[in-house]
Amino acid sequence: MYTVADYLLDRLKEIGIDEIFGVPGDYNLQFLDHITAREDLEWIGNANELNAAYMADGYARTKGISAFVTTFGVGELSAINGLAGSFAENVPVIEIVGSPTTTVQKNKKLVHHTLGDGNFLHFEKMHEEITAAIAHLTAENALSEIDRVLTIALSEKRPVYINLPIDVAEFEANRPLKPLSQTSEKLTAVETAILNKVEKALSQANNPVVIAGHEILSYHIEQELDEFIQKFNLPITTLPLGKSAFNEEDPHYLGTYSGSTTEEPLKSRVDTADLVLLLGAKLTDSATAGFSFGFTDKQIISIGSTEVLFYGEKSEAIPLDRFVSALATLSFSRYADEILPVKRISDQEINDEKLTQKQFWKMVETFLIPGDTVIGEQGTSFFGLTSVALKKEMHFIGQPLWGSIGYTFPSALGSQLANKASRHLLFIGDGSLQLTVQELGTALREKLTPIVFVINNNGYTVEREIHGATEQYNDIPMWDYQKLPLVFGGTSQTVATYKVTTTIELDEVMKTARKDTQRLQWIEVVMDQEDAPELLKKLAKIFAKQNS
Ligand code: TPP
Repeated sequence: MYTVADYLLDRLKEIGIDEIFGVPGDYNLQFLDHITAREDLEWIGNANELNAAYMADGYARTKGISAFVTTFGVGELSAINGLAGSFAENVPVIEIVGSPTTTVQKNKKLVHHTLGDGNFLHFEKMHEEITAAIAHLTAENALSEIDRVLTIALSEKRPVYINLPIDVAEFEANRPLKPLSQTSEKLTAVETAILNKVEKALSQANNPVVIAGHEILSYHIEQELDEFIQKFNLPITTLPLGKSAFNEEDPHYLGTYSGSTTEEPLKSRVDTADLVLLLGAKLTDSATAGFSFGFTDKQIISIGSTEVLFYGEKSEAIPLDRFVSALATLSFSRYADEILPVKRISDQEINDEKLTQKQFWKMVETFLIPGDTVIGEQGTSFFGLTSVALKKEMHFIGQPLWGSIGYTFPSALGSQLANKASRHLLFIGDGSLQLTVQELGTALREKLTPIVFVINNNGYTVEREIHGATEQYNDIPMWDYQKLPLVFGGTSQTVATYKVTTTIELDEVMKTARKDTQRLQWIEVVMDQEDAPELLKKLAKIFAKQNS
């Protein structure tokens, strides 16, 4: 018999999902049978639901969309932080929550995983603020509701929530008759009007600059953006929240702009532009060193997925993907002035002295090769990577807006599953790793081969920089990071483990790790607890001030 569960899974397959994450529970077990019965879908069981949400987020950032399954109440609430991050940073993740049968819910039975009050809507309601759409499936609405929320996830690039009572999953259903609806190619009158205004502004500007943000990555419109930049020879930068939205080896790329902490001459070039065209970008505190960008509303046109602003005035929002695709059809003269080249690392000192943050990020820059995916955890890692110049065809993942530590470990694994051909390099602090390390078991079981750099600097260095440098609350228990892969089921067949304390050691290990493509590379990097990238030092002072 073809069921609602089968319909939902066919739709997930149709939109590009090949793996589904999650944790079983008695309210979703029968639904999981439909997944494991299929040849074309794989179940990836996680250690906990928060990690499942993070892993699904990473998968969606790379593949375009993802899904994970939790059980009612206990499971979904564990995942809620992850889903909120996906909402904040525009990542389309579908959460399917297996819930008690329709009869149990109707009769307000006092069953497990409820608050014991017969109300089955508490948790669904909690998700309203962090999802673009919620569906509560019934025998009558299941198929149309599935289609509705999946279409919203695809178009708005934000998470959606499906409450699937376990009996509804088993109801008989018809197969999908046609593919999920696609939006039309024709531009609306509002879109055309906005394009005309942008065209006029660009044709009048003498020294414009484009700032690309994270929504370019959410909509996977890097190529469309590239066409626009090449056609009009425009200078472009990205924010740290949006890094890799544009090829950093392209001659039009100026470097990563992060407000007052940006190096000269890039900082002045951006701040003094007579037109700053923001595309899918948000000027958040951590992306702009506490709002310290040197340009004002008078210079800004901002086109984002939820907001369009012309010199501080709001205009109707338009679909970002359609807008960016249409930019190459505009007509104005090509920019003719010189474009500042990106500074790249040329000097490197390899010695047997203690490794510093400064040396480490320099070595990381030269270690990168085209096609890598780099993931940077909130902490010294993200801020160290902000200043690292990427190579072409690289993808960068970070979570600087939501900033939930521990996010990157499962996210890197999800992204690696979504694109096995790209070598994944994860940079994560010891403190962050301690939140989500359980997923190391999943990485080893799935034979994933990322290169993981665990920054062992004895605690929360980023927090030490902001406040309480030597306070006990910024310390963490010292783990034996070398033994972790073994504890989580690794063998010499699946993982290689290293510890480095000097540049010589790091240089050797980097070379070995790059060549060893068949095993996970687990590299513990020991650095001083007071050592931090320059950018973070400056930013920490700004954050400390923001909190006083
Ligand atoms: N809890 C969550 C879930 N997210 C947070 N952002 C924080 C707490 C606050 N926080 C931000 S960074 C950080 C903490 C606790 C410390 C990160 O330390 P670590 O991963 O060791 O990075 P380091 O700066 O030492 O490289």
